[in-house]
Amino acid sequence: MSLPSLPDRLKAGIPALAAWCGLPEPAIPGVLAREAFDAVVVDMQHGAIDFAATVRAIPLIAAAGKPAMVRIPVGDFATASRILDAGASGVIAPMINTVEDAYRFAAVMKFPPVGERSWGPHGALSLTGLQPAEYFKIGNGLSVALAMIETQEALAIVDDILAVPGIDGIFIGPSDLSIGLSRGKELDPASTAVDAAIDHALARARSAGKFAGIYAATGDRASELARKGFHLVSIASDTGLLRAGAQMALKAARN
Ligand code: 3PY
Ligand code: MG
Repeated sequence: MSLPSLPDRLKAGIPALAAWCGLPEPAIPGVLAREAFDAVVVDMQHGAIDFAATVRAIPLIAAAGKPAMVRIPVGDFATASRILDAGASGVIAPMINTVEDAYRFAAVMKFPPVGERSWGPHGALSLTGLQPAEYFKIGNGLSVALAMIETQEALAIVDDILAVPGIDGIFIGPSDLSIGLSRGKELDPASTAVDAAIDHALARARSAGKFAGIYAATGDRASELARKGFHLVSIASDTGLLRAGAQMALKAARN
């Protein structure tokens, strides 16, 4: 099989660092996949990238030998299955705030008997080189379902979300968490309250034997979070990297 295994990479003991892309051009995740990232996330929740462009990005990321992950829009569980059909190695579902949300997400991510994923993995068969019967047998273990913990409600039931069969782990959204924990008073993804919540959710995921991922706005923050013991840390965004690069080049030129 030619597609790298995201579950194996997440179990490696060294945190996987992922690029984060939202611009509506599949070549951008394709380019970032060629840098030293361990995975690439395409963000369909807040990014401007649509389904067709996301599906085109997946083989470009895979061609660089990296697992492709996709964050779906809130509640758009049907898209999660289609993204797996296209050959993605992982799906991040935002705003999983109830156990029912977690069951609905797991259902579309896993074939029976774990879930209710419907058959049709055309892109995945092409990328993995597996025969249909083989893919059906091992497909549930080839990709990861990460439920986003980014509200006070989700934090309060993190153990119950982690216990849902088919949920492979959690992915923390520190910005929304900061808004929720401050009851709408502030956006501070590195506040003391958010850090305490992060430590708690990470410990619960580890004790459940499941994966924990988190979003970091900068490389420095990613380094801090990776040291805490996350399996996956995503860094910045394509727009952020473009702006930072432009600002750095202009600063150097104006000096
Ligand atoms: C958050 O921090 O809320 C996120 O969803 C990360 O993008
Ligand atoms: Mg969020």
